[in-house]
Amino acid sequence: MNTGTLQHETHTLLARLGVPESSYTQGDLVVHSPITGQEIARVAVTTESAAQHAIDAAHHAFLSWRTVPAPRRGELVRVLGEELRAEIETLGRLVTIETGKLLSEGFGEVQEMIDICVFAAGLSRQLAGLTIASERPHHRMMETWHPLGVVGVISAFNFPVAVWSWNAALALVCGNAVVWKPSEKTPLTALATHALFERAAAKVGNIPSGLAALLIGDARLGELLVDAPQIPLLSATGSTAMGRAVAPRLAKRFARSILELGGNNAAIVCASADIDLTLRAVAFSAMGTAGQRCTSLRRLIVHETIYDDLITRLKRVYLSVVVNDPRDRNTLVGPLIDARSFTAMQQALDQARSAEATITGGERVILDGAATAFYVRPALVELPAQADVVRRETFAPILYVLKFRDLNEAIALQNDVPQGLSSSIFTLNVREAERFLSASGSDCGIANVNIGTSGAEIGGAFGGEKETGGGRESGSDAWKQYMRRATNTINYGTDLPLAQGVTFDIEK
Ligand code: UN1
Repeated sequence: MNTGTLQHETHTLLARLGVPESSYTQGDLVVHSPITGQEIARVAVTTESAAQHAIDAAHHAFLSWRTVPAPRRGELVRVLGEELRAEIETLGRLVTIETGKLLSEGFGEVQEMIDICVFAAGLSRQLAGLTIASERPHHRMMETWHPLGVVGVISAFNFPVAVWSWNAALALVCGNAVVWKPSEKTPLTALATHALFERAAAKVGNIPSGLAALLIGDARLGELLVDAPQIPLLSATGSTAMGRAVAPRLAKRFARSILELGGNNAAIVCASADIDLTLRAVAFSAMGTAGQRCTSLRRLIVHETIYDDLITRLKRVYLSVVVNDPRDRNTLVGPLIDARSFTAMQQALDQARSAEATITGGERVILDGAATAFYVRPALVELPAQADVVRRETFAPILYVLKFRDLNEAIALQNDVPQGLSSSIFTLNVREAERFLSASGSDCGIANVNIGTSGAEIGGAFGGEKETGGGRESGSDAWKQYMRRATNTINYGTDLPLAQGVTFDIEK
């Protein structure tokens, strides 16, 4: 592996994206690339007073931005999308270096940003409310959607920039300002994204300063966002533990939240499934991004009649899949983000062993020149029955496999976890597919047929139920959470009839 140039390459990419050199060469936050484990940058941490100042400035920016017509706000997001399109290779490569994703996944992440910008630019002409029939003569009712305020965004390492864009693109067209605290593990892609935002803002002109702010640092800065009275909505992506800490604090001040927390996603493979297609879908969802997507497939529930065939073939894939530098075009599994993640994976595998699991893979892979990186062969874990370890999300490429006989049993197993993000069924039987999608089927926010659990498009609302937190981001009508709704009743008559037939006649 060519390690010597990684830091140099990172700095070249950052310079090209317009990030000032001092932002990635000076500071206390040391950034390592999971590809080699080596240091690639040093970034300055935002002080609490600077963060407070940024929140105040964002609020100030909001006060003027909210009066800009929405289609003109959309123009900023459209131009941001163009800047991203021009730099998809640069930013995508930086995503790979900072997170260890495959190059195609790094580019895919930026593509997701471009897609949401296109979506949001169109949406900026469609922030439409209903006109509602009034029960009173000569009255009209309608809904008006107004900008909300400063939107706080806390994002995780695994989608270091796409999650910001889902929130920011919608928030900005909705007339809001955005303050973003990315994961401490991925400040470089955040700095680069921010530089591209500034580039777009300069091109469009007349954008209030401080409209989009970036805070680099640890959870304390996140807590500032949680408690800031100027922030009426916080969108937070991360662990269920983080959500448990954040949600009550937001509720205490009646702030809105969009929570995108743990997933523990399952696929049910029925007897009629197209096995070739299933095999590819399972491989991508379970091993892609080294199992570090919140939508990664973690549980496979297979019909007993096809179990041996599918698992034999899957084992072959697990034993042969290329685990290597994610910049190499043949690689399908890159590194884990860090040592902690490796330890968590090994602990989960130990627990599975004590539940009588049969494990294929799971061992560390040491690559030349990357002794401090954490590569692993993905693990396929066959279990005789549901076990505690299966109910927990381990953010690593572990796929637990269980057998079923009857679809009701499979659906019950699939729903028998605290999380509720994504799910799939593989079947050619319309009854089974529709049952899975019905009210008594999957209890997740995402339920798919004949595709895997991961890799959702931006056009749909993204998020999940139960311990996943209930939030929805991205497409469909997720924008409504970023606005406040006013119900307006207008009387254009000369009388004052009261609703519900109430009479209240005063003497004139
Ligand atoms: C995440 O892992 O936090 O559906 C988001 C997917 C991606 C987004 C994942 N579009 O896998």
